[in-house]
Amino acid sequence: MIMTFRWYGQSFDPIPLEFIRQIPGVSGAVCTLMDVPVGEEWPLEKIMAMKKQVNGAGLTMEVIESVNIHEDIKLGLPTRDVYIENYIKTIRSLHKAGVKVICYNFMPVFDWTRSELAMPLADGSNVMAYDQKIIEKIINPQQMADQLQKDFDGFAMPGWEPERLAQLQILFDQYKNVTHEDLRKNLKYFLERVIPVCEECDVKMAIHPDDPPWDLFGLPRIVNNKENLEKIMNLVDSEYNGITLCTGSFGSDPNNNLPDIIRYFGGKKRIHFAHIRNIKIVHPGEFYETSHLSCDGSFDMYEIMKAFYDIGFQGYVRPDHGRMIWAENGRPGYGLYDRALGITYLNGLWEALVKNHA
Ligand SMILES: [Mn+2]
Repeated sequence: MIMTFRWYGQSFDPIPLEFIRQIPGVSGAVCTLMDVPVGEEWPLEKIMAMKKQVNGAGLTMEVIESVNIHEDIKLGLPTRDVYIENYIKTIRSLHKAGVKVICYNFMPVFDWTRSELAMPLADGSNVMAYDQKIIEKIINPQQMADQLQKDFDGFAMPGWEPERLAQLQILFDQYKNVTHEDLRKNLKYFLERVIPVCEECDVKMAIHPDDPPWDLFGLPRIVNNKENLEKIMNLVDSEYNGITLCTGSFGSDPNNNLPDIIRYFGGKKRIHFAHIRNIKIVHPGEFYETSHLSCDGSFDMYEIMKAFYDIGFQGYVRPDHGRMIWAENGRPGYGLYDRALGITYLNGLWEALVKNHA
């Protein structure tokens, strides 16, 4: 298990790399280029400059999250070939920088969705929350997008790029007749072109589950349970066509058995990256994010870590969304303090597992 921490880049992340370096057990930063528009090739100079910065702080840069997929690829439009070409060039450049894993998602229009970004908990902390009842009342997704943009408080959010949000209605119209099967076919088309390059470069693709893992606003979602994940793994049968196992995203559907999913796909060597966090499921369709501890949420974090241990997991791990605590002002879900506490907890569980089996 290689412990990492997400970093949005100097101009976009209030947390300096030097602070990340001080979290016990962290060896790498999970990076992105926030200022390259989705679909464009990532310039090698920018990748190398970022790598130099990260390495200069004593951290590795072996995981990228995310290289986002242009909507035309998901829609299967003729213009997708240009964007796939750009994606391939980006993979080659990331390989030159020593990157081993690329996390991406295949959610139409919206990336992760929450109904609230700062819900107060009894302990005085704030967390992100999701309530299907609130989401279902949204008749105009543009309104939700505008409100969320405001709530982000000046922080640019990946997957919520303003240039895309400005044309939501057009996007919704384009998706009108796209079925789950169409979306899967479009993912296959993409993977068939990209995975051979990944094999050549030894860079693994790791698809992130849909968050939350069910259809939203009438848009299809296909990365949401064991059965659909299996279908994706079979689209291109290669170890390089892999998974980012995000416990919070898969786990918000209580039908998803996390240790089972980890054992099943981990046993097939398809899990290359893990986001490990906890959430509290109030009812199916309503949840909020918590500290990483088992006692605070709905997941048995020991059983999750044990599943990773049992499959001999040697891939990259990072904590995921935490609470906003100790008066920190940062990106919703991405504060320093609670994620650092999460890491320490995950490392403790891991050490106990290792020693118990020694
Ligand atoms: Mn995640």
